Amino acid sequence: ESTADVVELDALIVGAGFGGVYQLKHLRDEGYNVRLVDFATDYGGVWYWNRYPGARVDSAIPQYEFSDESLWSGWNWSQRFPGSAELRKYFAYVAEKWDLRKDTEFETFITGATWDEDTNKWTIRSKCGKIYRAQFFLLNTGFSAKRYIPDWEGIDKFNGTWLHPSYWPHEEPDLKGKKIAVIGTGSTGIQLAQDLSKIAGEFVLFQRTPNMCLPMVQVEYKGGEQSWPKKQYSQLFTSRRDSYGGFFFDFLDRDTFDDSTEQRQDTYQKLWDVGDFHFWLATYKDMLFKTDANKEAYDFWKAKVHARINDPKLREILAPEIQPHSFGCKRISLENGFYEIFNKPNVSIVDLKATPIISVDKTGINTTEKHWDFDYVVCATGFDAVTGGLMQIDIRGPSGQSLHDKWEKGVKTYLGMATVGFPNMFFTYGPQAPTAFCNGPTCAEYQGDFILRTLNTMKTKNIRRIEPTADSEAKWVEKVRKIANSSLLPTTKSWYMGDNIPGKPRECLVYLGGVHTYYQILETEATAGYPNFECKIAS
Ligand code: NA7
Repeated sequence: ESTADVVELDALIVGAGFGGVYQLKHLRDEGYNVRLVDFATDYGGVWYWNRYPGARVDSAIPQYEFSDESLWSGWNWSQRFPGSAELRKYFAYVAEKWDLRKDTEFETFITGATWDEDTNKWTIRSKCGKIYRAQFFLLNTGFSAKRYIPDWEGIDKFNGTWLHPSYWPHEEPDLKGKKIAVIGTGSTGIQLAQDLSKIAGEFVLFQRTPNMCLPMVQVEYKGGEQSWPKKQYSQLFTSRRDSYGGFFFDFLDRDTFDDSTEQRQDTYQKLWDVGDFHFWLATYKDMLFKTDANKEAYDFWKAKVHARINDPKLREILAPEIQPHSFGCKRISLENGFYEIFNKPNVSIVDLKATPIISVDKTGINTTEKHWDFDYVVCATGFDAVTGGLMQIDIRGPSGQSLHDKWEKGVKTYLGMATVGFPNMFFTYGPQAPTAFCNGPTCAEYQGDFILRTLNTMKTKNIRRIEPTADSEAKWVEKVRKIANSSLLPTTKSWYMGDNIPGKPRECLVYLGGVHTYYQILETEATAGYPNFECKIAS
């Protein structure tokens, strides 16, 4: 490597989704020499990759956009829950408004980074051999950067087309009239099932665990109207930080059994009718914490779903009589006609709990019950969620230890944004932050603001190196664990708990204290001058 080949920066930002885009704009505005890199060929993060039929966001607009008035004043969505293509258009709009392209490098996959203690800088390498040297290494890899496909025997022998939805071909495959399988009933599988069942000759959904889907209540905006009048936007965006999930709504301030049966049914019905995540995150405040409260919600949900499915056997697979897991403790998907697809003659569902997949062969899938023939198999089996994107990069701090090795047996962070032994490195939307219980743009802004404030403080105080103290990290890990254990999340297998990847440690990957509390903690830390960090002043 010659010195000429090294790009010298104040900060390298990885990931061109909401987090990375926000940091590029705001760090550059403050005079930092920054560059944004991404493996994709354009902006969007998850929305760049997820182009499968039916891909759309599960957070209603304008909760799911930046709060910057210079953006929202000139932007109108066509739907309450926009599709992936419209989200990519939004990113193109943001890139133009914020003039991001000149400082962005695409097709750049970061493979490793090492810390140099003498210069207090990271040396960061890309797959194609580029080298960056930066004081700050800012990772915005998102929670679904590393795909997961189970290692079923024979996948490589399949003669049809095998797809992971986040690698959907840019040229749409001809699916009309074909025999199509979708494996998985996460948000991706549900959205795919709704769309593909309409065009397939034969459609089969392979389900291991039922998704407790809620009605999306999609709305089309024809005349430029939006979910809320724009004059309310500033105030609405402020309210995101006062809520549990980073939305404009919040849990009720009463428990499930504070209400009479009648009042409760009435409340549930109202939450149901609004759509969005209201029945999940605007409901009674004990729903995610108390078993009997949780069961009440499940029973209401089950009755609603049963009324939409004709065949009692299918009702039992999709919404079992006995509650299979705690409601809302696996990611809930928003649906739009999902349950009705099973009333159609060309649609089937396979219950993988009863008849698991044993192998794949030339023509399709073998379960313990029978062989299924397919032209297309869409493997919507998800991601090595939350930690996968970070741990696949070979990051080595001053001791030489890699991040992968540090976290292999359990994640350790402070504030879900920094980790001991990796100075001047921050990550957003990562483990032990409100990630997944906070929507992307909301977290991008609060965590991005904290990072910017930290860099500014360091500049003012002549600090060259910052990392959390071991004690503050240990306390944060304990705090995350304690809150998780007071909730029902650990009772349920989910990617929130690391359960979806064989061999991954079982631990709650999400800080469940709520965005409002998290925001306050970040504010307090910064205002108090970073008491939980160790700072080294330049000599
Ligand atoms: P998810 O939510 O991780 O869903 C993956 C699905 O694949 C889920 O239903 C899994 O069943 C299923 N799966 C995974 N492995 C297997 C095996 N071995 N056999 C059968 N079924 C399997 O990924 P998505 O892409 O849908 O969503 C990711 C996030 O994007 C989502 O949460 C939103 O935040 C947006 P399981 O439920 O584990 O029994």
